[in-house]
Amino acid sequence: MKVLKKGLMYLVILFASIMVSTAVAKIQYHDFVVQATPVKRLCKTRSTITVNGQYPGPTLEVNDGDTLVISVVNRARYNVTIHWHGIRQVRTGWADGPEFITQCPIQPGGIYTYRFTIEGQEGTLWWHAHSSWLRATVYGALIIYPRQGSTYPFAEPKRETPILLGEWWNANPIDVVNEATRTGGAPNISDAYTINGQPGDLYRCSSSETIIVPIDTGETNLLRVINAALNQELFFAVASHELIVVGADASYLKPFTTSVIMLGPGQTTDVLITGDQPPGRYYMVAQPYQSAQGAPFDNTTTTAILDYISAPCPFRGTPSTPVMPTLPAFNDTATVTAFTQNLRSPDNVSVPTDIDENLFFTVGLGLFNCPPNLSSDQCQGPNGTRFASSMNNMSFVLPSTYSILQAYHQGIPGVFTTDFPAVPPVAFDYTGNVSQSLWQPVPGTKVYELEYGSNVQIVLQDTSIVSGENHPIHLHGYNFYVIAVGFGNFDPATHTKEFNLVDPPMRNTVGVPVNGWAVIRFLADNPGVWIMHCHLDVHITWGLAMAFLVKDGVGGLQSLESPPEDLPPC
Ligand SMILES: *[C@@H]1O[C@H](CO)[C@@H](O)[C@H](O)[C@H]1NC(C)=O
Ligand SMILES: *[C@@H]1O[C@H](CO)[C@@H](O)[C@H](O)[C@H]1NC(C)=O
Ligand SMILES: *[C@@H]1O[C@H](CO)[C@@H](O)[C@H](O)[C@H]1NC(C)=O
Ligand SMILES: *[C@@H]1O[C@H](CO)[C@@H](O)[C@H](O)[C@H]1NC(C)=O
Ligand SMILES: *[C@@H]1O[C@H](CO)[C@@H](O)[C@H](O)[C@H]1NC(C)=O
Ligand SMILES: *[C@@H]1O[C@H](CO)[C@@H](O)[C@H](O)[C@H]1NC(C)=O
Ligand SMILES: *[C@@H]1O[C@H](CO)[C@@H](O)[C@H](O)[C@H]1NC(C)=O
Ligand SMILES: *[C@@H]1O[C@H](CO)[C@@H](O)[C@H](O)[C@H]1NC(C)=O
Ligand SMILES: *[C@@H]1O[C@H](CO)[C@@H](O)[C@H](O)[C@H]1NC(C)=O
Ligand SMILES: [Cu+2]
Repeated sequence: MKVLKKGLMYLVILFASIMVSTAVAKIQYHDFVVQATPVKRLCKTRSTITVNGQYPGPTLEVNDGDTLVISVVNRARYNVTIHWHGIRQVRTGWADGPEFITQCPIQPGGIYTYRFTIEGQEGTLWWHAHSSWLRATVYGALIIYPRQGSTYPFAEPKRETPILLGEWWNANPIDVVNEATRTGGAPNISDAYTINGQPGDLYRCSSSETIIVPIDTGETNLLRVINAALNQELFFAVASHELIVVGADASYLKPFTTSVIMLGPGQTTDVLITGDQPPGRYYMVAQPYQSAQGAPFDNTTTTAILDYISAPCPFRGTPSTPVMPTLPAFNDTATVTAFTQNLRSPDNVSVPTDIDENLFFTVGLGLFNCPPNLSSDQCQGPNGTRFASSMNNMSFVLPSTYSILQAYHQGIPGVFTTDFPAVPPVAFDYTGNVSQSLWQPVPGTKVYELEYGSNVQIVLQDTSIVSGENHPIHLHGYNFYVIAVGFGNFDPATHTKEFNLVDPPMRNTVGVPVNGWAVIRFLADNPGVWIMHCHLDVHITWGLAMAFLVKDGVGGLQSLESPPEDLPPC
């Protein structure tokens, strides 16, 4: 009897816990229709590729633990794929999205359903096209709230506003990249930056559409800032208001106060802002951080307006000029460094220590000499060359007949090789005066294999080839700890001592400082093929990418799932 009672009690507990977990986790279904839509910006209407006719696209709001089922229908005239930036995709690499890495593109008229579950992540992420330069306009916020019943590690904000920083071309961005690929030169720079799709009132014909962000006196609100720009790192500030940074890339941070933040494309930053200023209107501004010397860039300013709801007349609803913040100079690397040094995990974390794979990857530009079968108008890079980009001197070329994941899973030979080098093929003074004989990388489709469960450290080293530059390096399928950043050449003898193994920030995209380096660590516990690339699309176009092939571990829970039946064929 006693035993029976105890058994019954366990049953009740078991049943109750099943009830709780099924009650909490939801399945969300969404339809994304990729289509051409007329969009008017800067006095001009052009056909723009959007999702569901929206620019930016729809915001996805989920709770940790939810499953997303998103059918993407391609009604545009381009191949497309969608990437869920920062979602770990544990065992569901087929839903990651980068074209020819984890899937063949969804061709015009095609459809593909992405299915994945959010497992242990909360904060601000985003989704975007991962095919050619379509992400210029095909992107949106992906907000992960805590599981039902749990809360933020800070007081509940009164309001939450996604702030998507973007980049707008008057021309079709696909024409811009295709022209650059044809000529070998640098692509045309953009015509405007945007906040939630609007350039703001410093640009022509944009004033009346300027985004208004409400705040009330005394309340504290959360801004979820996302850099969705294609090719530009951006500073962001709000006039007269301090920002309390509480998270980045959907990982919480030790809160700290700053007047300006910097985000590379791909990065997100969550900040709290308090209505503690005289009621009125204050500009929110994004402006470029440009670290490559001498390279042309779009030097314009996008604005939105922080508007006090309780502002008395004549402020409220009147065109009184908002207060303008002072932003750092476009090349103020010192401010960027100070900001990134402040990013810390809230608590002590367990950073992988027994390193199985100690990798050293150079990241940077290069130039291809003009091949004999090309004409001079196809070699409009510096001094009659074609621009290139590489990691460890390998300029990444996407396959075109199978995705790498498919080729690996089905054992199809000839699509990729597994000899991506662990260290640069030639050691040189990476940030010094590099001999031009080293400037030409080698095109290829190479992956680096990792055993399931290995502890990986990567030193990402910028080079001064052509020009040093801050590169936002994004790894798919993982978050990693950023345990150190610095300038010059990485030197293990001195820099290992500087590693932060206590409370480093966790990210999915790290800014490798201009003529400097960053060290990241992660545990390779997600089987699949994961691209790591510069998130400046101009650089990925030139080959600044590689991919990891993480093998299956033991048993089903450590193995890649089977491909979905509707996986698009090439
Ligand atoms: C790029 O800029 C050049 C010079 O302004 C212009 O002639 C060309 O048409 C532009 N290309 C595209 C694709 O807009
Ligand atoms: C960019 O524009 C600002 C004014 O907004 C100006 O002060 C600065 O000199 C410009 N920088 C470059 C490199 O053009
Ligand atoms: C930033 O650019 C200005 C020219 O616009 C130059 O005078 C200054 O030295 C540069 N600063 C840095 C830190 O490179
Ligand atoms: C975090 O780690 C540091 C350094 O090892 C240690 O001094 C500190 O006590 C730890 N803090 C907590 C809360 O464990
Ligand atoms: C030029 O030659 C290379 C081989 O050297 C070949 O791969 C490429 O397709 C050729 N390009 C054109 C435009 O003929
Ligand atoms: C182009 O050639 C000029 C003259 O030889 C040289 O000064 C310059 O550094 C070269 N530029 C590049 C990017 O190679
Ligand atoms: C860089 O090296 C080249 C030779 O490799 C030399 O001609 C040039 O003067 C050097 N430039 C600087 C700034 O040291
Ligand atoms: C890259 O490889 C090419 C071809 O082997 C070589 O000419 C060049 O010097 C290499 N550059 C570097 C930085 O390793
Ligand atoms: C579209 O994708 C197919 C393979 O799925 C490929 O053969 C074709 O070249 C792609 N088109 C473009 C313009 O990239
Ligand atoms: Cu880059």
